Amino acid sequence: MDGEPDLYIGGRWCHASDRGTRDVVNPADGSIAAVVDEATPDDATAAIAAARAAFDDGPWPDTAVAERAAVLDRIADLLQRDKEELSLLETRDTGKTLAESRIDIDDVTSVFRYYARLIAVAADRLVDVGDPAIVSRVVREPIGVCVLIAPWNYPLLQMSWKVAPALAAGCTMVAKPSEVTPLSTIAFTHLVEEAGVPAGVVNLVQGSGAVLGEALTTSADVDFISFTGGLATGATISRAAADNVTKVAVELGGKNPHIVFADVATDVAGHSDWDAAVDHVLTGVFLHSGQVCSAGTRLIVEESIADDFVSALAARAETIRMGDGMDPASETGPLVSEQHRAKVESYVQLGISEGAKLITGGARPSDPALADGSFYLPTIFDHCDRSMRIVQEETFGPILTVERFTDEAEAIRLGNDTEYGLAAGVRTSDPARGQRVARALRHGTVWLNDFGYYTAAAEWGGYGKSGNGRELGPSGLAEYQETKHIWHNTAPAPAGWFKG
Ligand code: TXE
Repeated sequence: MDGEPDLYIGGRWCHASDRGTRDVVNPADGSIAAVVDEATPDDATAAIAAARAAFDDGPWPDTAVAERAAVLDRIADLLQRDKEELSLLETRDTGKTLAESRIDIDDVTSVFRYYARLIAVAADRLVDVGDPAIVSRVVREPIGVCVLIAPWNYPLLQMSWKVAPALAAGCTMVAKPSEVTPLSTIAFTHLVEEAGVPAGVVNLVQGSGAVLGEALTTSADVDFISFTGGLATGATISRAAADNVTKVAVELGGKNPHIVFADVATDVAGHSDWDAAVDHVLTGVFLHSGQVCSAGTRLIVEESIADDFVSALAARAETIRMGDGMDPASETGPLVSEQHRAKVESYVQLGISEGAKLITGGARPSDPALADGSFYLPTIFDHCDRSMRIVQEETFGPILTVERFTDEAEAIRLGNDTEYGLAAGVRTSDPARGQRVARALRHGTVWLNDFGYYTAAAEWGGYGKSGNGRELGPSGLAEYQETKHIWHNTAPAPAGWFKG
């Protein structure tokens, strides 16, 4: 960063081989936040070679699990030691509020702690084949060299969901953060080095996915690619990896329904769930200006309360305080870039032309203090339907669409009417209905009377075009492991099959 070398290959910090750099922009005011090295395809190839050598010849895959777990715990300690610095980098890079960045770094820490514990207990399995002479044992081994490609909305968080289980499993890796937001991952890689991870186990290249993509995804030296990002890029990577039959896991965002039943308005002994429902729908879509793969961007609300519910939401949306994420008064920051704001604006125009009714937002904020940043107002479209692209496509911005339903079956049908399937929310004061609807929804996470939460110990991932594979939880470790069956005959004798 700013003259220091930012690529980490084979345990050595280096500049790009062609000395290329990239300006990293602070989206809150358009200023240059940092200048970083921009890797070439040759650098990416060198990083894969370093990871390959570290896997084939290095100590890491065979390092005792207790020792690997200790390294993960040391990384967690260092993350907490440098929490403030990492949070500041994340805010400067993404525009999100500092409060949110601090939560992110705590979450990153918890992922390392979780996998340090899990790897210590992830045991081999003995299988009883009915013959005491046969010892049949199923073991888990590291899958090998992993390429880890992360997006810009939760830069270090998304990267940690990959690096922590990969390290725990004994893999080696090449990490590529988004070129839009590389700063926290560069700082994190310094911590990895400080924690004593051997040379070549974690390698870092940053740069354009379009330029580095081929080198990273078509190499026969790579055993697994884990990618989080857009649908089109996920499909490209899956195709690129197919020639080598390289395993790929992808998380590709969502168009997530938030279903609200009218019973949230029912007053039971002076209490109703109304305020919490309004609040969770609002937070679910407008947190981080909607740049969240699991954002609840489709409100599906029961007809009888729809008008009142949308009015209450719009009133709250208009009070959201936008500003520089460094300002403690800001409740939400800008979009990540001018380019991304242009995409969001084109979706708003599309919604209007498709006949959706603009209730609030639909513009840049008028506050002159925000003029240099890529801010966009929280936007609500009512009277939407499934034929509209604004209902079906991921806008990745602060845009809520509203659809209405009249019975439970219709709510489920609407909730499942998306090519994605990452997450969904259900709000009802009837627990039996809540469970029924949660089970009927084809989404990887369903929040019942809550929205947006996750834990390192529970799986995360999507149905449909939201992707394949799972991160977090035991499945998130299994992605980085091969499974081997060892059949040991302790009393060998001729099989007796062929008699001659
Ligand atoms: O993502 P890309 P973009 C969605 C969201 C957003 C859209 C496009 O809807 O508007 O995707 O965003 C790397 N080979 N999500 O264009 O391109 C790239 O450098 C290898 C949802 O910014 O998918 C970056 O590191 N890598 C999402 C990463 O892929 C390539 C979060 C993601 O960038 C590559 C972000 C290639 N050919 C966007 N091309 C989520 N699931 O949360 C790009 N990359």
